[in-house]
Order: sequence, then C-alpha cells, then structure tokens
Amino acid sequence: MVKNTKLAVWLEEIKELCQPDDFIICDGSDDEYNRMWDILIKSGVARQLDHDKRPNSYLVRSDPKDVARVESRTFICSEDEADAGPNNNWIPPDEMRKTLKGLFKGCMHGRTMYVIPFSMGPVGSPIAHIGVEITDSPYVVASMHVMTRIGKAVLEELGRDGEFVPCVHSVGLPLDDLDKDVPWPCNPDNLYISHFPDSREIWSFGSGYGGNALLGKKCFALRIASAMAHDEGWLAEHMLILKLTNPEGAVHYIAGAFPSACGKTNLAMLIPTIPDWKVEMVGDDICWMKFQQDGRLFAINPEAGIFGVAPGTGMASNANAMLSLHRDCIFTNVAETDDGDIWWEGMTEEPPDHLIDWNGNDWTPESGTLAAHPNARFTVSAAQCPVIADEWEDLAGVPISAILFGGRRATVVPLVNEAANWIQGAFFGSIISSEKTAAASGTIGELRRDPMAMLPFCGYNMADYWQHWVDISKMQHVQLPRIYYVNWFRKDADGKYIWPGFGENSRVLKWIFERCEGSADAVETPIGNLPTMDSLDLSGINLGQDEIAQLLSVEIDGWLSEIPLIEAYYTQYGDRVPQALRQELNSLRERLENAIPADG
Ligand code: OXD
Ligand code: MN
Repeated sequence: MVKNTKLAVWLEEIKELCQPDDFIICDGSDDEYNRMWDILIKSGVARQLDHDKRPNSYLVRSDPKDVARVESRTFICSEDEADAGPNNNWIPPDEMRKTLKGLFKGCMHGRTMYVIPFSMGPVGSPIAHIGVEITDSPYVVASMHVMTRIGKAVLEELGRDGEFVPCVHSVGLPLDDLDKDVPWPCNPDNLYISHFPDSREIWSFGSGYGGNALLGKKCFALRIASAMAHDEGWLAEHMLILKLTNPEGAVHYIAGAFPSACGKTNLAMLIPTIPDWKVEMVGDDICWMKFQQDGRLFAINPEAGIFGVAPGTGMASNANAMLSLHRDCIFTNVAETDDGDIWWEGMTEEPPDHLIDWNGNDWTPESGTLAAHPNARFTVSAAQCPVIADEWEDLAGVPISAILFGGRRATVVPLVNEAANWIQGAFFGSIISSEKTAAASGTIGELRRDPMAMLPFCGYNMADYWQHWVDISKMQHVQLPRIYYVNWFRKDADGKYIWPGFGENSRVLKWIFERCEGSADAVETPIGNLPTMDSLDLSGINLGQDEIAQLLSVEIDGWLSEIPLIEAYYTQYGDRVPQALRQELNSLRERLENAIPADG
C-alpha cells in the first residue's frame, strides 16, 4: 500500500503511460534480490560465479552497444536554455516531454514495472533525500539494492506527504515488438537521459547501463541534486570522502573532486606508506554537504555501494578495492575464467591462458583484444570495503576540514597548492584540467577542463554553479573548509611520472592534515601556499632534490601561459562568470608578473 499521495497518483500515471504487464513495489529484501538474479540468469544475461570462489556473485554481459554513460544523449531541460549553459545539451522541456510521451507510451508491454523507493544517504539523515525509480530492468533493481538504500524503510520515511524525486527508466524495448526477449534489452538508437531541474524529475530511455539507468547516482545525486543544492544553500559534489587519522588518534575528514581516471577510488581507500597514519573511506564518488547549526560543513556519502571501474584495479593498485570483492558482487562486462571466476586487465600481472571475454567469446593472450571492456564495472556494497569508516552511515554526516581538487597535469601544476581562502579555492576548482596530449617539455599539452570534476554532472549553467560556490562563502556564521589543488601526475623531461602516487599520496594528505591542525609550514607564493621543503614528509622516499624541487616549483612562465587559456575558457560562459573568479584570475596574473625578476 502506498500512503504517499503524490507517489500514488504518479504511479497510476506512469502505469497508464507505460502499460506494463506486471507491477511490483520493491521491498529491498534479500528474497527480492535473489529473485532478480533468478530472472536474469533465466534470460541468459547473467551467470552465477563459482560459489566457493566468490559466493553470491554474478557476471553480467551487456549489449556491446550499451556499455557506458552517453554524454551526447544526456539532456538538461530547463525552461531557459541559458540556465542549462554551454556545459549541457539542452532541449526545451515541452519538446522533450512530447518526445518522451511518445517513447514511453506502451514501452513496458510484456514487461514488469518495478517501483524502487530509494534514499540517497542513510534513511532519516537531514542531509539525505529520497527518490523513487520506476524501471522495467531487473538488473537495475538488483544494482539499486547494492548502490542505494531501498524499500519499506524509505516508504515509511516518505510518509504521507514527503517529497521525492521521480525517476522513470525504461530499457525502451517493449516485448510485443519482438518474437522473443533478448538477454540485454536496450534501444541505443533512441537514447534519452533527460533531466528537468525546475520540476526535479529524471526520465531515462533506451539504456540499461550504469549511470544511464541507475538514476540515483549521476542523474539524481549530481545533476538534479546540484540544482537543489543551488536553490537550498548546500553542495552536491562529485567528491570522495575520506577519514584521515594521525598516529595520536586525531581525525580530519577530507573531500576530493577528481575527473574520471585520476585515481579517485584509489585515493578514497588508500593504504598510507607513512607509518601509523590511517586512511578510511566514507565515500568514493559523491558527496553531499550541508552546514550545521555550529557552522561546520557536514558531509554524507549519498550512495550505499561502489560502482567501480574494474580494469586497472589489482592488489598492487588498490588492494582494498580487491578485498571488497570477495563475495556478494555484481561484475558487468568483465572476462570469465575457466574456473567460474572473473578477470580483467590489470587484475594480475600475467593474464590467464584462456578466458571468455566480455563479448562471450574465447580469449587467449594472443587474441590481441581486451578481455574486459575498458568500462567494465564491479558493484559492491561500500560496507564490504575493509577500510570503511565506522561513521560512514552516521545520520549527521562527518565534518569536512579540507577539500581537494585534482587533475592530471604533466606540466605547470605543482604537487599540492593550498588556496589562501575559499574564493581562491573555488577559482582552483573552476580551472581543473587534464592534459589530453603528452606535452613536449616546456609546453602545455591540449587541456580538457573539468571544473570541480562536474563538467558532465552539473545540472545547470556551470558559471552559475561557480557563483553558488562564491555565494557559499558569504553565508552567515559558516566555517569553511580549506581548499587544495593537487596533482599526482607531473612528468619529467623524459615523460616519466615524477611522483610515485598511490600510497605515497598519504604524504600530501599528512601535510594537508597538519595545515588544518596549524602545525605545518607553508610558503606564500604567487600561485598559493606551497609546502616548505621541511614540512612535507618525504622520509624514506626515493626522490632526488631536483625532482622534489620540480614537484614544488612555481613556474612563473608556465602559469603566465595558462592565464589566456583560462580567460578563453571563461569566455564561453560570458557575463555569468562570477566577478570574484575574474578578480582571482586578474590578481594571479598581477602576482605572476610582479614575480618576474627585473632583468628577466
Ligand atoms: C564515474 C565517473 O563513473 O565519474 O564515477 O565517470
Ligand atoms: Mn564519478
């Protein structure tokens, strides 16, 4: 029985539109989870892995045309095009509604419509929000079981008049169009991942994969939530959350935004190389932050699971991720071993002699193809991570002391740079970039900007989002976290990484921790506050003085050549770029010009 009036009316509407054969309100039980796997195994899309090796775990192979988020088919349908901004694809809401009505009409013929009430964040947390996803995909139901909190408790929390974000999903392939169902139904030629930030709705058609279909994650927790956060004075960010404990037992919580493929999951569950320091994970991908009465900024991980990229994950690169995967996992588009287990590139140094690849074909190391799809994923409960912090589900969240922004830069950007204040930090966030091409020594490679790592995930105009960051600093009685720009990816003249990264990043985390405590030194430079040689703990690390100097250098010329690139980047956002950020850019230029030696 659905008690929530808005939900009851909406469910009838969607039933009428999609015309499913069956209708189930998900209760979140183990029985329900197992039932989904019975269905998926029977349909031929999933196999259970060897129970002794990996209990209660499944391998799924998607349609090869449906393997990743599709940004070109992701739309923000705000009333005004300018509110979506150049960072988003825009279609007028009326036009999109008309298209969607046509597509969704009868789209669940022959299928079951599942209703998933879900909470982003621990049920009842003041930072959490509720959504309801309607889907015709049992794979989505099973995945939502792991990735969010779902079922009866959420309906209770919703009560009679609680608010929720309606999320409608269909694989877009009604059964009456087919003689027989296919293992992974989808409709890649009619793909629409549509967001309505004004009415806070999500409609997704045609894909069953990841961020296109598990609507709680990127669609709700970032695109729609960023718009909610803008209106309500909080922050919905593409950030990990980690807990850092020093040898004396003092704790700081740190959030960090990194574009895809910058080692974010590795950092969230890093094993420190410095003795007696401890890193624990609160979240690996998304962070919602609200100010509390006492002015501190508290964060929750709105997700309950990890949807991690499998290739490249191994005991050497991320042991804690590997150790999370010992049971109760979903693996999508990885390879299958002859003994009923899984494998992907990077899991072990040597590949097995024979595999079934992600397409279901025989594979040997001589095949010359990838055994796992590069975007193959593992889905696992965050609770299974061996370094999950005890407080990861605290209703109040955890107080954030510092925020990191990072990109993948071979040149110019130092290992770590502390912003003098929140506005400079927001400026750092707005210019995060990664080099697309290997830069020749002394030049900057072609840059892909990914401000705050939110480029594909900000549900409104990026410049308005920057303004929101600026406005946060004007709120009354708030204690703002410190902000840092980090870069693990500097290369030397031979194109080799200078910084070893991985567990050694704990040295940078230690400096940040000690800055928060007020016990570590920094030098003020034209670009921000950098560690003094003595304040960064480099004991026992195999780096020469030259290399350290390069990692911490202030490259006046390099930064001066960045200024016009940043200006050009801002130009596409026109007048909406916050004055405060333009001022930061101007002051940076002035400080750099003043730092040029008189005879230089
Ligand atoms: C992700 C991403 O999948 O950021 O988390 O692309
Ligand atoms: Mn992500």
